[in-house]
Amino acid sequence: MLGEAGSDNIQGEAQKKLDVIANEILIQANEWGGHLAGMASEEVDTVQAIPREFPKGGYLLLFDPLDGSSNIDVNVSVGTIFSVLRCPDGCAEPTEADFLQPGSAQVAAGYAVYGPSTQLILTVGEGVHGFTLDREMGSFVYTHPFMTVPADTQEYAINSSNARFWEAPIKRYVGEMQEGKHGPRGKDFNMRWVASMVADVHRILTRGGVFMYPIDEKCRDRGGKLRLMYEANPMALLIEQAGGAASTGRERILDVVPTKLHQRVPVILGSRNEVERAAAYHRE
Ligand code: AHM
Ligand code: MG
Repeated sequence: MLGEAGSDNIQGEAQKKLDVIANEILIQANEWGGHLAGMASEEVDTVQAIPREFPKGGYLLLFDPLDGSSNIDVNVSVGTIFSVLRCPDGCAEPTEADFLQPGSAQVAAGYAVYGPSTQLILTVGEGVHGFTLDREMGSFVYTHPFMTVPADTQEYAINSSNARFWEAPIKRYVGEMQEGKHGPRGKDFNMRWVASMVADVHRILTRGGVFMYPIDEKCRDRGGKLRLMYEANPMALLIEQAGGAASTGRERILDVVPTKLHQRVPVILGSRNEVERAAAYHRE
């Protein structure tokens, strides 16, 4: 199941990369339940309709079926991110326009992280709650009630190979952290970068930190690297519900009014005081 798609297996079926398989599993698991009016996925260009034979409901589901794809072949943690919106009134056949709601309109958001254990982290707007898969029982056990992100941290996450492409405020913010105890911050910082947003955000929900994928010269034309509707928005809701903050550097992520389903956005999220500091540097 690893490696590139494009080859055939022994039954003559096309072999698919794990992220294509994850996409198919999510669609099949959610299309028949009667809760959804439509779906949208990172792996599908347009809106995914509910097949005619199934009942329809009032919600829209958006997901990144397998986030952190570059980690699949090297067997490092990946995850599934999802966001739930209400379908506007009378939307029997939802179009892309029906999905273009700001993150503040989400009614639920969460992710599953496939690490040493499989955990499901969920918010329905009343805090953040974590469930751990018990493989013997075949069900998720409620193990992490009301997860919180501390306001301060000494740990940050950014792909610093992009440092030369960053804008001045991020260069300053990260540079000051790297100067450690003898710099303006007066303390040493630790750094982590899994390159799976799910795993990096999960660490922040567990022990705090600040995660950044800012806009840089390489991704400026696309508006950023991470996708607003099924990466940034669900993570921003989780982080805010846990007491943290989530910003593009220039505005609250949950306030961004989307214009495209696969829109990208700069992301700075995690411990509140750090996100506020990075945003303040952008304002200066
Ligand atoms: P993907 O949805 O194609 O997996 O891309 C998103 C991922 C995030 O999980 C992660 O934070 C980022 O891309 C890593 O990017 P980079 O390889 O540039 O460090
Ligand atoms: Mg992704």
